[in-house]
Amino acid sequence: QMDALPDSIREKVQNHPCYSEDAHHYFARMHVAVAPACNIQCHYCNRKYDCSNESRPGVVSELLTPDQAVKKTMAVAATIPQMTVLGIAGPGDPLANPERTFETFRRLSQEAPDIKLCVSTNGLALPEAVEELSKHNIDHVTITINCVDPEIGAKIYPWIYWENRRIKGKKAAKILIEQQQKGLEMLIAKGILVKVNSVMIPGINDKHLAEVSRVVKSKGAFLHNVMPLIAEAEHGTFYGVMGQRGPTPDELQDLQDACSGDMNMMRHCRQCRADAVGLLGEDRGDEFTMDKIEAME
Ligand code: CLF
Ligand code: SF4
Repeated sequence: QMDALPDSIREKVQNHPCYSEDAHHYFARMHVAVAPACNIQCHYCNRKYDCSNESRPGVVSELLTPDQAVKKTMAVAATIPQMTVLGIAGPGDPLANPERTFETFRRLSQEAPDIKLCVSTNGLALPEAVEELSKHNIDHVTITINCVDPEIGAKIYPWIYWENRRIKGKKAAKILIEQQQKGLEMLIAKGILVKVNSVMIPGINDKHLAEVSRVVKSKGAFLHNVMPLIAEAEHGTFYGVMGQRGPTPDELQDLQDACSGDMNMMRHCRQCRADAVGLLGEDRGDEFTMDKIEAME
């Protein structure tokens, strides 16, 4: 499958543990949790915990300043030789915290030029960030797209914060969907590789995600990652409290199979924390807390 890719794309995929299933056995990634704020509300999120767009809900990550994030990246890269990718994926939305996110990327692109930079976003603030993302040499962007229909979106997103106002319901979902699709098109036009994450929510968007897959594939997204909703009442999310269930493993696999006719599906996602460190599926974050890093110096 990899052999069929053009050289320019193969080069971006082969060392990235999320974009290549083979790579994830050999190459590690780390996240730095520099982005606390968010500009939307998802019904599967409790803001006290990590963004479940990209991270496992219900875990609390250690929030870092950009300066601490650079220190941590250097310490991890010196310890784990397979470290190839640095991602910003929370605990809120990276692009809702542009100063902190871009300061981190700017410093890392100068101080650790061999590390690939990666970012995950809900997409609301993406169009105005594309230019700056491309300046920092970011080849990999993940957009969480749960729907392309505002009717469905209104059941997933109670509100967005947009142009200094809180907007609710279908109107909010419509704006979010338009921004996501516009951001996707702009990234593709720049030659940036885009992965789309979708959270599968039974009874809400499960029947709709094959359509999402078709739409994003037709625009040039490289990979689609359908992740199961994790809703536990004790996480205090709206869905958790309302008793919304997540999909069974069979339901998830059936949907991934149904989408795979149209597009490359990611099947090795581990829904990592916003401060995960190591190979996918291992989490060495506890070895690299800021107090331990400062003690190493
Ligand atoms: Fe991180 Fe995401 Fe970049 Fe990977 S994770 S920002 S693309 S470097 Fe990967 Fe983790 Fe799944 Fe994300 S396994 S949750 S897909
Ligand atoms: Fe939570 Fe992420 Fe949704 Fe923001 S985008 S509400 S942090 S899941």
